[in-house]
Amino acid sequence: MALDTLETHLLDALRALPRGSDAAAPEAEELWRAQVRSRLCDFAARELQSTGRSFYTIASAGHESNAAVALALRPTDPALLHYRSGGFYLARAAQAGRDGVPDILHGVTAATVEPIAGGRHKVFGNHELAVIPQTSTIASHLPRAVGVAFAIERARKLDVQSPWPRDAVVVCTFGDASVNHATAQAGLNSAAHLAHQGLTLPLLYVCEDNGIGISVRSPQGWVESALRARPALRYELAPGDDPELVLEVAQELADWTRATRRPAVLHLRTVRFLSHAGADVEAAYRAPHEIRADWDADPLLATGRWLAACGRSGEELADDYLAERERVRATALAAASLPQLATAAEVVRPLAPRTAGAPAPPEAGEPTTLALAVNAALAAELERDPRMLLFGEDVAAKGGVYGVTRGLQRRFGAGRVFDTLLDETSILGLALGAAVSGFVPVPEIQYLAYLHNAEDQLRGEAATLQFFSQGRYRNGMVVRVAGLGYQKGFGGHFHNDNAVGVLRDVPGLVLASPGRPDDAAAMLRTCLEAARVDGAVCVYLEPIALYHTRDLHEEGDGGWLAPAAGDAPLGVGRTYGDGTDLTLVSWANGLRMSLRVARELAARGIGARVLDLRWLAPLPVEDLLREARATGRVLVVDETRRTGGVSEGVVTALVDAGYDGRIARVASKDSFIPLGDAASLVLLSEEEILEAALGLCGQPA
Ligand SMILES: Cc1ncc(C[n+]2csc(CCOP(=O)(O)OP(=O)(O)O)c2C)c(N)n1
Ligand SMILES: [Mg+2]
Repeated sequence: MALDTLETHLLDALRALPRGSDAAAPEAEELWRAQVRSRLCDFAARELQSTGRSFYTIASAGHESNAAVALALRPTDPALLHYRSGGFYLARAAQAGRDGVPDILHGVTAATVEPIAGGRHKVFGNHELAVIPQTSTIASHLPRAVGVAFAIERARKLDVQSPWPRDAVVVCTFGDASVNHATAQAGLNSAAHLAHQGLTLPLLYVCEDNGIGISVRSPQGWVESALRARPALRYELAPGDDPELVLEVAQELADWTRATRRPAVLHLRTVRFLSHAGADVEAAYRAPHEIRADWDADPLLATGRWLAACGRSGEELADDYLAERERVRATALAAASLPQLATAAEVVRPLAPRTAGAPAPPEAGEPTTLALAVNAALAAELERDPRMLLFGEDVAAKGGVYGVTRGLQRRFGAGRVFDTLLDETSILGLALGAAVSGFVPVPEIQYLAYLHNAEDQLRGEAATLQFFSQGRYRNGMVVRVAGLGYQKGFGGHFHNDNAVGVLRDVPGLVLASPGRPDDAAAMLRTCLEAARVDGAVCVYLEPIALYHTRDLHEEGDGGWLAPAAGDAPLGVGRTYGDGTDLTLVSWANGLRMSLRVARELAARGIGARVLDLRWLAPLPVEDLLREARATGRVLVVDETRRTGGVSEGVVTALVDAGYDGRIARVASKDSFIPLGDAASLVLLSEEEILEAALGLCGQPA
């Protein structure tokens, strides 16, 4: 493969370097090795891509000064890396005695032997190097980085075993355009917010500023202003073409962060070579002279200059580059013929292991409400598992908007039960970080409507981690979310959100939604066990309207109270009654309405049974089929919206499984939920259920 013009420029410049007589600098040698190899991986990926043998060409070229950041840290410090942090990765690998070149090349060729994603994505990640793989969603890893740093400190305080050394520093790299992303702002803000309160947070953010995001330039001075202005976040700037200075500044910041346990941000100026990615034609938006001008700021040339000053000849450095080039190319060619994932089963294997059983039920106590059942189950689990943390908006002193977490902070202390800042992205980021750091986090999202602005932390981060790391990193958690409709006291859309479609299509995600107090406790325990044993990411959706409900049919009948008893295995429903005329399939508020309608039907001589799905993902398909076939008539009672709601999945599951009886569904309207009595106009009602049930059974309403 012919040399690229960037390479010829570098080689010519290296050969022309004057030889000095400074003392040998071993760090310069280490830096050079990592930087050269990173650059050559970029060229090798492009060469392979031109013949269809590589699938990823976002280069680290021009950013290789980030290798100095690795050298300033320890290979046991958790790292969350930008897609241009190849120099960092190789420097860290070398620190640990590993050649990281094959890792990178196996990544770009999607080879199954790649050490972290195993052919599922090109990421920088390695469990042995404490590099937690990141997705390509800009800035999505910044909140998790805060969580990891927080968890290092909290583990020490609570004496919880952590995978990270007690004096570890978290490093998190990202691009300049990424700084503007809401998720980056969440990370930067929550880091500063914690530090401002005097909480320790050993976190080193590194902004790799090449001045551009794909084709859009960052405004002159903006990144510096935006980062420098952060309260409680120490800021330092370093030019990427001065390796001695980068090392010095990075070392100073890393040591300071390690010693003071305070967060800092290193603003690392870089250049971007080889365009944004392989398919990007840079000439369309950058003038040729501009592109060439950056060549003089080549971090490889800068390190070469340092080495030459220490007595290496430029000729020797150029030859070294060419020798490395052959070696990396040979590794690349070998990587291109390695097997890729061959079956869908192989692809999904790490997605969602399901080995955890349902934990043993506690001794039955007094019948309680759903809110009290959740409260008691949380208390019992906090008691049993010192790794469990509970946090969110207003969960501590107030005990939650509905009192569900009342008394838990008093009982278990502010170290384990605490209020967070008002930002759902940061709350989930804290959980993401704590979960990879030895904790079992139980974050609360105050209302379902407010999960949506932070959803990527669940979808893009939490749910993908096992997939992209073959289970080597896991972030088991149980996200408690208060939601669904029918809430009368404090109504309106934002307190009555029934949009769950967005959770049901996240691969591997568990979506639990209890209706009754006994199930609530049992399902919570099952979720926690799945989080602990299988690293499951669980959303536990609590129906607000049922929190304090006591009765089922008549006032004072206490039919909705139940003691904590029994178990609730993952993906298993619960059947009420044994009627043979009709099966009502529902959950949560719909369960209660269905049970009431079933009684009304019984009075009219129709025998109905009611299946409580309990789990909206994975759906209890076996139970569904059994109960459907038992009557041959299914009415799906769906309190979520008609479009994108749960009943679409239920009906499809029945059809897919070959159920050939009758099916009908009733659901809420495709509308947001209005305030006051008007809410009942769009929410599914018992009258509609009854009417549909009678219709299905051929009886007049
Ligand atoms: C949330 C999100 N939006 C858009 C993109 C598409 N995208 C990929 S890279 C990129 C530019 C990032 O620029 P910067 O943060 O400066 O990093 P650089 O590539 O320059 O290193 C964009 C917009 C993305 N990956 N994620
Ligand atoms: Mg950039």
